[in-house]
Amino acid sequence: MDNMKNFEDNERLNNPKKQNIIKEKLAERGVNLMDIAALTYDLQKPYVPTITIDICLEHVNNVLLKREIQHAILVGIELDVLAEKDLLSEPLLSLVKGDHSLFGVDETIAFSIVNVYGSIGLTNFGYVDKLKPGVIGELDGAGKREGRCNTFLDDIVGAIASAAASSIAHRYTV
Ligand SMILES: [Ca+2]
Repeated sequence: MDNMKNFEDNERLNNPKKQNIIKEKLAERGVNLMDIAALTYDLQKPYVPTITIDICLEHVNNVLLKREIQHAILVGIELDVLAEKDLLSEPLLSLVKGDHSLFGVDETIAFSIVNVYGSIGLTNFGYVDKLKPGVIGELDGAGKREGRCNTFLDDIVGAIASAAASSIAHRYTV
């Protein structure tokens, strides 16, 4: 009985089918899960010295199972793609294409991802958002090129890495 309830709870929160769609969408936008795992590794290495890149990748995959997170990723990526095709109306089109720091909704989407993992996620995200390490900086730079928009994607990637780091922190620290 308890097992059945756990299964139902799990099904409610996780969506394995949609996880593959999310992975494909990220790959289409040039994001490799290994690059996200590398960010997670750098975030957690000081606290969990035994951590490996494979463990980080496993937690990145777990993060992508969560329905709430999947929805946030879908919304963000879709807005970037629509902006690239000029398919948003003004003033939103210019706001998304301009990637202005005061736009703020890209970060709101990122918060909705890290919030699933509590306050550690938020701290991690603040750190990567400021320093833009690894693939985040690359995406940010690429998004400034003509015909390309990564306004939401860089924050999404930072949020996934931060959420995975928090997931590891919850698992390995007491
Ligand atoms: Ca952004």
